[in-house]
Amino acid sequence: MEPQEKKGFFRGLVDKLSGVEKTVDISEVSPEAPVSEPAPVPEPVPELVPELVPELVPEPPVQEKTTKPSFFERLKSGLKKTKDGLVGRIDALVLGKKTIDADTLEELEEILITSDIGVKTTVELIRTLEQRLGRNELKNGEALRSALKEEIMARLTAHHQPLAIGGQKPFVLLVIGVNGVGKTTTIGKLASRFSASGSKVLLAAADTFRAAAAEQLIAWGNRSGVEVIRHKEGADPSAVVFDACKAAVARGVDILIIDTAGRLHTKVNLMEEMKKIRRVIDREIPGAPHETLLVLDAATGQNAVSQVRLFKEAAGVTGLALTKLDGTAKGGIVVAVSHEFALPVRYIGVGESIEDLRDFDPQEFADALFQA
Ligand SMILES: Nc1nc2c(ncn2[C@@H]2O[C@H](COP(=O)(O)OP(=O)(O)OP(=O)(O)O)[C@@H](O)[C@H]2O)c(=O)[nH]1
Ligand SMILES: [Mg+2]
Repeated sequence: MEPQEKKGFFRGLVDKLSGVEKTVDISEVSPEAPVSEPAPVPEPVPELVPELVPELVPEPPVQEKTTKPSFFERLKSGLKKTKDGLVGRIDALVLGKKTIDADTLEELEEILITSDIGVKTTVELIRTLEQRLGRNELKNGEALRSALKEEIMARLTAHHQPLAIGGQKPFVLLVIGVNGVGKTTTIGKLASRFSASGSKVLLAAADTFRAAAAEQLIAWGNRSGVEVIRHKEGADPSAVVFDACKAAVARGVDILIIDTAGRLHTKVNLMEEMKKIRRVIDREIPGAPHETLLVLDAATGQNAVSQVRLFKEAAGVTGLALTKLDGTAKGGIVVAVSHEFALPVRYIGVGESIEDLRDFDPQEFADALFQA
């Protein structure tokens, strides 16, 4: 075994890779040091999962049947903090303004950058708005606000591509990301959704770092009658993946979803692990995985940008899921990661219940942010 790289070296490496002030530090990715504060876990409902560590899987909050909000309303309230932080400040700047000038755009630039839209995307947006101003299209605050919404939406739409499942059988979905971002929860929600719509789903617990990880996945699987392939704690993740691929083919499964660990200590370890897992999948199911979904915690803001950079290199990311948008004002990160890496955002998480994992829709997202 190679000795592990020193923390200082790796931090420096990640710093270099990311080029941002705050970076993801895989060396700190351990059960004791989650990347972000886990969301508060609602009271479990023991009778639904009696024997299965219910505290690991938060039950969806009980819905008031009579006042159930529409999907759009749920999205809007999930994005409230981002809306207040981003659009609220934009409104304070532009609304009621009779004329727009370079100073207004400079102030807008500051709002966008501090709302995690990212420097690159912000500079581009401001440049486009300057051109529009030059063409006399931004006559007042209202016009500037709607131009900005249009430009943000155009960037989200450019890379938008919903995940198309069904062409391959089994369709293999490999889920990756640093620890605590919401991988297992997202998989649980997806498994429920896919099986409810009639697909035969199988889950693979390739996060073998701790037994609780597999238990958590099994608890989710039990809720929707989905089976989980697991090995003992500490087993080789590739061996779990191998068995899961074999089982998926033998059982005629439609969708195999693989949960992985985010706790690898160095970038080299991460790359080696990912390469090995991918090699096993491809050998058993040629052409798979059909999707490598990187899960990001939106609350980490610019840190998410560093994570995309790292995992893109290590694992060949094909789509993104941004979770915990409900608990943060950093929702602008959706625009930054999608646009800077030309990657489609497949799903967003705006809460802990199953229906809070949404297919990403740029129009709906922009409307939820900009609508009063
Ligand atoms: N509020 C909120 N909480 C979420 C969302 N998605 C996940 N969570 C919570 O985030 C916490 C961590 O989620 P997990 O699914 O265990 O994360 P993970 O990436 O599998 O973590 P590891 O297995 O430790 O690598 C849990 O408390 C989840 O309930 C979301 O969209 N909104
Ligand atoms: Mg997990």
